[in-house]
Amino acid sequence: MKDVRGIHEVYRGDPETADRLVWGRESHPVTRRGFLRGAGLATMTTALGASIPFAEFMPGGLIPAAYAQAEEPFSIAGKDGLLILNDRPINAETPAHLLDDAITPAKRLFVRNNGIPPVTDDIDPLEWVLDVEGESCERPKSMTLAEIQDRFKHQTLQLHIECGGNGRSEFYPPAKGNQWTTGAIACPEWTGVRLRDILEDCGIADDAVYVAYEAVDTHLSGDPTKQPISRGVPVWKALESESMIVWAMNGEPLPPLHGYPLRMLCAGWPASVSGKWLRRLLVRDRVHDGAKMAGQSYRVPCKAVAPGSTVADEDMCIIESMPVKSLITYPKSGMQHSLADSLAVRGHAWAGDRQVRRLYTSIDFGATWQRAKLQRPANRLAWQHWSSDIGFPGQGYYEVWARAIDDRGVSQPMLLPGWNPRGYLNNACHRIAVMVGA
Ligand SMILES: Nc1nc2c(c(=O)[nH]1)N[C@H]1C(S)=C(S)[C@@H](COP(=O)(O)O)O[C@H]1N2
Ligand SMILES: [Mo]
Repeated sequence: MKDVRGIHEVYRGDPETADRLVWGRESHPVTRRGFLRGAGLATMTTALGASIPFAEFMPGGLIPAAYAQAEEPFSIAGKDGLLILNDRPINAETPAHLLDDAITPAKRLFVRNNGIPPVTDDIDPLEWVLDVEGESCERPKSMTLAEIQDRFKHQTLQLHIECGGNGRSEFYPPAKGNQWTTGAIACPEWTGVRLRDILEDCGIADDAVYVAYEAVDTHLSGDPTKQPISRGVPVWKALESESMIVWAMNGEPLPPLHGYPLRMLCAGWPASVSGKWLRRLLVRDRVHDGAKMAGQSYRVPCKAVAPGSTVADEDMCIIESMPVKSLITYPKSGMQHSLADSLAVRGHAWAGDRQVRRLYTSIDFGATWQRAKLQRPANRLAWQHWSSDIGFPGQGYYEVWARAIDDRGVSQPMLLPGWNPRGYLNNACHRIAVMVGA
């Protein structure tokens, strides 16, 4: 199954001591000239643009002096303005004001990797093979992407994906993991086929419970017998019309970091159910037990707990639909504004499997709220755009808060939702600072 060359073959350092890695190929786009510790010789010579005649005497882990003092920040090829939270694996989020587009472009799509992405840019995508199997699959099959494109009806939908840990940085006591602020959310347009069509073609037995993915990224340890992540959804969610297998995003092939050439996409749930570099679908007769399904991963306490509590695994429940949430994407926090004019504020709102019914803004720390204009989604499970003209009563420091309410009447909390050990599901109101002057 690990038939795709992974980064670990380029990289020969010890993963325990190597805190930074420079990728030697164009398709491994994280670079920081200051860090080569743990990089293999091939990687180093590529980055230096020269061979190292005395390489055999070079102490392992030595950062070449040519780079040791460089101060350039990390950058990811194909991305614009993302903040890098971690480079091994790569995780990067998008500042709120850069999520202003109605349809998120690839350059503004957050990156969340649990392992090392495969090198897939030199493959023939049409020959990519998807296996469909599992205890509750009646007719296990292998199909190429060409066959999938040929045999099943295509659809294009705008669908939101949000990391389950988005907003984690606000929780106290803090939770380990990527300290996402607000930027692990996006809503691109995806093209592919319905997951349901593929599953029905392979036969779903009556005892089917879950549909899971397996992918070809590599575990951080480099151990080929371990998968970094393999999650899934209950059959009912997999059979929804919006659940898809996609090969294109915004009319282009999937970018390498986002699952090229094939990805599962089940919007409205933690994006960890949307497997990138999709190689296998499993129709399971039980709740899937792949990597990051059990224990405390992507789970929250079934019943609310006091902040800082230790919660036994059996009292943790798998996260399903994400909660109602919104973002202010214009203006950028900290902007100066003149008292004479009203301020046109705008953003997006979404609510997991549900629709957003109302959006309100407040300029008095939540004491009073003003209803915003809220658009319908482009399709089910797409985010909704909102806008509001806001006037200020005098000069000074203000915060604009946005609060969405879903179609069951559930509201975002103003400051923080219930604490949970891993810091998931923070759907607190987004707030920005505005300085109103003369
Ligand atoms: N194969 C694979 N699929 C994966 C992941 C991964 O590490 N490997 N990460 C998941 C998680 S936790 C998230 S939040 C989304 C992130 O998708 P993106 O990087 O395209 O934004 O991909 C999901 N699918
Ligand atoms: Mo995630």
